Amino acid sequence: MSGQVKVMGIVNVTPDSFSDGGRFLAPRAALAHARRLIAEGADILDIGAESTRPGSDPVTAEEEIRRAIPLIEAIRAESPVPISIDTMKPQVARAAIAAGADIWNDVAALGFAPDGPTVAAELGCDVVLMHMQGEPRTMQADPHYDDVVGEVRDFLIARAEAAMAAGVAREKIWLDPGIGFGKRPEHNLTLLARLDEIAQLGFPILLGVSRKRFIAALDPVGGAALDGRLPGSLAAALAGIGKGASVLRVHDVGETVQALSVWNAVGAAR
Ligand code: HH2
Repeated sequence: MSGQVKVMGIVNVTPDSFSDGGRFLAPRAALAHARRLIAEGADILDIGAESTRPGSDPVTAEEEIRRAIPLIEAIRAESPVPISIDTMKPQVARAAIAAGADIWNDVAALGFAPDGPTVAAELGCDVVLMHMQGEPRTMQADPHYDDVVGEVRDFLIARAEAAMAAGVAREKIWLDPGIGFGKRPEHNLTLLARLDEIAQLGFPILLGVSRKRFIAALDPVGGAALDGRLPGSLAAALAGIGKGASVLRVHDVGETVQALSVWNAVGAAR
């Protein structure tokens, strides 16, 4: 991956995603949304067909495939934009890559099914390994860490090693601290503040802070509604870039591209 920070735009084809669930479920609306994100400057599109929001229920692989594959095919038919599939299931990743996706974004770090690492090796695609404590249905019940950065880092090292042992090439692996996945607001903030300790491992770091709950929790005038979390999302994203993040997973692509361009311009000025 080049040194330039990349923007990954989120397209959810789920009825219950925490921020935009249901809005893009209809295939035509999802494709229109994907086109808009490309026009706004997305470097990657992340297609999600199973919500992982706190408390969400799992869906079957067949249902994920039914929701995601037509959209991937439609995007691929008209654009070379890199596509990632946001799934924990090897079966879904396999179908998505066959339909033209390029990246497997796995919030379970290839640990959901025993054949995750071998399927990733066989597909030969880039793989995002994300940290989560617990599982989406219950992960926010009582998250606990003695040393959140150390534990997330050790988990990611272990998952990267498991992937490589199965045959995934080192340069295909990206890591993600999993902001909001079994974490209290203070855990998220510590991970952001010390993200450089994970970036030092030498893998590209993907960061997903967009519209997440800890942003509302930090709003001094009282818990910003979902559509009011953009300023905090941008602040968190830039803080992450300052600590070594190289891919930002976001809902608001145009606004993030603008923030990044100002950040880069200031960084280049003397
Ligand atoms: N966050 C969400 C989903 N997938 N993948 C990675 N790698 N990193 C993240 O932080 C991440 C992710 C949750 O956000 P969203 O897709 O908007 O909601 P939902 O999970 O309900 O679809």
